[in-house]
Amino acid sequence: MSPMNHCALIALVQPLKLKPDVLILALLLLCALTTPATQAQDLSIVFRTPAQDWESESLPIGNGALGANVMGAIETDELQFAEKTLWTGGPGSKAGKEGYDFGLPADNGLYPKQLAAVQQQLTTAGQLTPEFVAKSLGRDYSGYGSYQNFATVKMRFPHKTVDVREYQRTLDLKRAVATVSYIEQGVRYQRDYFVSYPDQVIVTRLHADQKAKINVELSLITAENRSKVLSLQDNRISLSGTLKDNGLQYATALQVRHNNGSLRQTANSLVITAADEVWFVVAASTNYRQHYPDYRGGAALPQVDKRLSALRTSSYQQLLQKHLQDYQQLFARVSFDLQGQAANLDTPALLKGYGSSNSKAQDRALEALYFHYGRYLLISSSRAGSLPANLQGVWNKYDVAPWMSDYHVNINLQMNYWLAESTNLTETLPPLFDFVDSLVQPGQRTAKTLFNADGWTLLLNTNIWGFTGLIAWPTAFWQPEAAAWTARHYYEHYLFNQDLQFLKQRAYPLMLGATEFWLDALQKNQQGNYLVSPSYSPEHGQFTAGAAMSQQIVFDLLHSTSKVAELLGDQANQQRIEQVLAKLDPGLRVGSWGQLQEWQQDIDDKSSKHRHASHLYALHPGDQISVFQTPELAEAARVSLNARGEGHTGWSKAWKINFWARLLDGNQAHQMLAELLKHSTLSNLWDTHPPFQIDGNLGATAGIAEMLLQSHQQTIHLLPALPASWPQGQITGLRARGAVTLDLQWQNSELKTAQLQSKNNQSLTLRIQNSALHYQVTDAEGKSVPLIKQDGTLKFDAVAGQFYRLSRI
Ligand code: FUC
Repeated sequence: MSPMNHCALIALVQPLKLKPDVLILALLLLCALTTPATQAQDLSIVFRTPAQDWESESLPIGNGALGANVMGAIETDELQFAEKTLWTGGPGSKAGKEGYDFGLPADNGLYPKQLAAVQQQLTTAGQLTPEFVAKSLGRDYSGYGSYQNFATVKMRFPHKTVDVREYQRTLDLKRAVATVSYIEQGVRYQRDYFVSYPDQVIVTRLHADQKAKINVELSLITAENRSKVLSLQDNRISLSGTLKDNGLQYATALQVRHNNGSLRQTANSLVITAADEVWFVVAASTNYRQHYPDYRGGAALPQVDKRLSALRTSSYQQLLQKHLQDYQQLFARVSFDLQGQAANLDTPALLKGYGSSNSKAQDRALEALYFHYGRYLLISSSRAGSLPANLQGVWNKYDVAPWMSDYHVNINLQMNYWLAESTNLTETLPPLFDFVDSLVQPGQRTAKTLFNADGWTLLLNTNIWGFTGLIAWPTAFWQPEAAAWTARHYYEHYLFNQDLQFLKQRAYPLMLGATEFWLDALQKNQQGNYLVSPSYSPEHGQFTAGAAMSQQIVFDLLHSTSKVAELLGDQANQQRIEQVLAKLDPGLRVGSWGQLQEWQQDIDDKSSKHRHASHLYALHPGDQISVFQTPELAEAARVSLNARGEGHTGWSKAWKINFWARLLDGNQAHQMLAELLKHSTLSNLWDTHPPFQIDGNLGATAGIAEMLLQSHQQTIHLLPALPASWPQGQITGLRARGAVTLDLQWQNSELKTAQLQSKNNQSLTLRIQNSALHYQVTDAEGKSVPLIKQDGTLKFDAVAGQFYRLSRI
């Protein structure tokens, strides 16, 4: 339950002096009565037609490991699905002449020499073209592979499309269940689809409002790039084999149950006739293991069999209840309401009408739905025990996906996880941490082979096979700051959750390893300052030494690692890091037209609309720039951001929401959200680059949270960037650094009340919109809490676990 509910309810029943068990009952009852108010809006994506197009119209369902897409055709429904570990490439790949080599040349000392030569050339020339550098340092790679389509469940129904009425296809975000329903010849049919995390299966139920009406033929099909063994027995279809490219085993099986009617087996399908209800589960697995350097584990087929056997005695309702319980304890933690009304419009219509002048309530409904969709998509594509959300989350129908649906680490993977802490989904982070941890070993080889450095690093992109090496694409391949950037997520996890054990055991070693790399790899210039060289501002301009984003990211890493070293009492390392930090250029310069310089030299092109604005890293996700602490730099960031404009890819707009929020400009942040919805959003609300890329969805949800609550630089800022178009609303269950959970309600564009709870005893500093002066804090019993008000902030001592209420005086 969020602090608002707790706080209000405790205050309400406290005077009754009830016994503890009666008190709990009373709380539960009141909670049940009050909950609907926080989730008033229906949170469904609605289509009135079957999907014609996978990318723009299918409804995605998933459990982190498995992702399926609901098309809902009336006669032949195809439920295509993917599983995160089915990839071509990697060890054993037959692609290319060389096979798979992690993207690395031989460790014969040659590469560091080539690198030294480029560093020398840069010192002399000041700039080098990406093509020139790529010729010296880039490398064609082989066996990189791609995320794969797994298989498709084909359901053939003997329906006549001409007779169909009231067709509806929905995805209920509150339940993570997709439904297709329609009336054919007077019978209402319904199909329900979900992917269970607790049971690790895709579940589909087919039913009707009359008995003996379900007739369906079920089959499983898969792609051509693999061997196939199909077997049918005991109401089960099993399909298994190996990928031709790398020999990776895959296995999937569909187990069907039916009430009444009959079932017969053909050579490749199960045919059910005149049943009252049919439901089936699908499991899928590979023999992938996240283990360098072999990446192979136990056989695939037994894993699938085990999963299905475990469900032999479960009913559909049991599976559904388990799924709902698991999903809702994550999803229902946050509610967000802008008092919108979808007015019975389906989602494509809502999206199409977005921004037209007479549809304010509809626009608000769409924005809130879009926010929730980001949380839904992250829960569905990132759960413990599997790989992190890739460029398409978990959904994929291709054998060669756009950008291989891999992990790009010059923004995309990081953006996927910005919302995880702030929107109270910390449980979605283990896949990211497990994955990044698994990159350390190959990343150490990369550090040694390419840079002759200790520690670990990676460059632009990685796959599920520990690729930490090079590609040859001139304008993107050089991104050695990637490891440092991923390390930030470990530190943030500590800041948000105050989990010292995690800090000690996982975050610090990881951060220290990334730091070690830079302690070796940084170059000293003639003035004795440390620079990254060569350095490349993502996908923009020339190669130089010390581009702003390189310096900012490395500075950020060293700075936070030093703080952690201090906290954990590792003085030796702290001193080593501080010595370098003292001479490390932080990458923060204001240039001739007032901009934040993207490079050391003042050469920024005012007219560049490039999608990357990585030189604003220090504004977001970093925090070296802030409106309050460094107003001149914040102003320069504003100038740069204005120059970059409002266009470009979905993820670029999503990042700009976050940037504008950090600049406390709610209207500009909202404008970027509007641009994203108008020009970079498909009918199923998937973000499009184009093509579909999940980062924009997830980054925009993070941005909306950032508009309503910020907590960097030791201050919790309530409604920092509230746009004029959101005069009323409420959000509950947001998280702030310091392990604080908050609910906010606002009216007439002003914070009305807020409730918060802190995990630990601590002194909290709050800023409320522009000033905290007009607010008071009371505890759960309604007693006023002593406050210190200064510089527009309000400070008080919060007791662990207690609820506090802020209200206007
Ligand atoms: C980065 C971006 C591209 C794209 C790719 C997957 O390299 O610059 O726009 O999103 O990742």
